[in-house]
Amino acid sequence: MSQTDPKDVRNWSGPLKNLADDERRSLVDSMSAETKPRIAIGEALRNRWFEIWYQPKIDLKRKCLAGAEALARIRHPQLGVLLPGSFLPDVDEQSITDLAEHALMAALCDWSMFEEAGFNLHLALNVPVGVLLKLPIPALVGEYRPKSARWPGLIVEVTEDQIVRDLALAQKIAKQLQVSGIKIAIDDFGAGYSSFSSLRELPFAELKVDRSFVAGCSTDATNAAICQTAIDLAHRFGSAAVAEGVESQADLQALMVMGCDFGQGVLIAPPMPKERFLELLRQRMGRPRPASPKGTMSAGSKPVGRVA
Ligand code: G
Ligand code: MN
Repeated sequence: MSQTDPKDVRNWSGPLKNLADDERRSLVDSMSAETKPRIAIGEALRNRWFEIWYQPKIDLKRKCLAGAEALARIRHPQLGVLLPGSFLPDVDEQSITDLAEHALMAALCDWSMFEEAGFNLHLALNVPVGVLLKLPIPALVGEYRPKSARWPGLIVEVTEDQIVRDLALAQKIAKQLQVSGIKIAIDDFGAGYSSFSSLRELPFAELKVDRSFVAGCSTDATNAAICQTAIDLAHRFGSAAVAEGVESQADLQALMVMGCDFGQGVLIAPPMPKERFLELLRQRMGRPRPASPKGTMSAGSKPVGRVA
């Protein structure tokens, strides 16, 4: 596969030459706990420092953009772009609920912008279980969702460890959300020690394989076995498998061979500000339609394709 092959999902976002230095530094959290600044969520919301960034999620079988994960970032006037490690630790429940509401409204509003750019994207956001109990998500979605019949709904990502802590509760919430077109993804899968039988009861749309297992899955036999098991498990439940944190071409190739449905990670595209994501979508849409629109990465291939 050459670099110019439209089916090549590497570096989907292009070289991102225009990335500002602080954006480039904020792709992954490399700051140590000691040097990390701590910003209060309330202060950041009041000052409008929060931005919702998007990381593209690629359909590895159809080789097209399927969706994006919404990720919270702070753009601090002095400190630049900050990752969740600077505002999530030790956060109180009200603040995290306020932030989740902010992200939810952004994801509902931004979908229409992406749609106008030619991409009907299934957007996902991270929500802690506690927030799912506090925030009236079905009511908010009912009121603020895009009115278009093409809107595919939202994906709410809940970490596996939170799900297994109270499975009955997770089940109840998932059923309530389903009615409003919201699906559940089990995030960071593999890190939470769930069992086959515990997951059987939960109507989840996606299993997102934790990046610690994705890293090196092309060479590390243990990680390869865990990825393959997670992918098979997802499929057995009629759900999709998503590899997160894909950083190398060899790992991506191995995941495709394993039958993984979706991929996310810096190899494909890093998280990026909404404006930059939009710019990228428009750029891709401007490209001429290739001879065979099926199974290409062109803007002509209409994205989405839910597997679950
Ligand atoms: O657990 P969750 O999937 O919500 O984690 C999302 C975080 O993962 C984002 O904050 C993003 O910065 C980070 N991330 C995204 N892609 C990669 C990657 O390829 N490698 C690493 N190490 N982190 C990534
Ligand atoms: Mn996530």
